[in-house]
Amino acid sequence: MTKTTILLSLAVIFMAAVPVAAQNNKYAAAVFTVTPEMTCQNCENKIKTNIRFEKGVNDIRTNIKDRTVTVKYNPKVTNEEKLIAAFKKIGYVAKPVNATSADKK
Ligand SMILES: [Cu+2]
Repeated sequence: MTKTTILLSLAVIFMAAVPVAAQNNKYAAAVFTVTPEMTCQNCENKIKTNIRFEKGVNDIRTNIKDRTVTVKYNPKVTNEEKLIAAFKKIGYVAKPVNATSADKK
């Protein structure tokens, strides 16, 4: 095999593997900004400790610098609306952020 053939075969294997990996990942992620804004550790902890126990939530990350909350959840159990309702229960208005803009730093 030539070097090009090997590279091409590798590329084909990669392209075939990616959709399978995506299917196996049963979690979705949503990024929110909250009002009032998180300005200190207390806000972060309040959000984390409460949302963590929401049904279907797998993981929660807060970014105080970007003022964002990223929630990893099982889409079969919960959804963005339910998460927003959970934020509301603890006194926050959560707004979904476009994931691509949240990734930019
Ligand atoms: Cu605070």
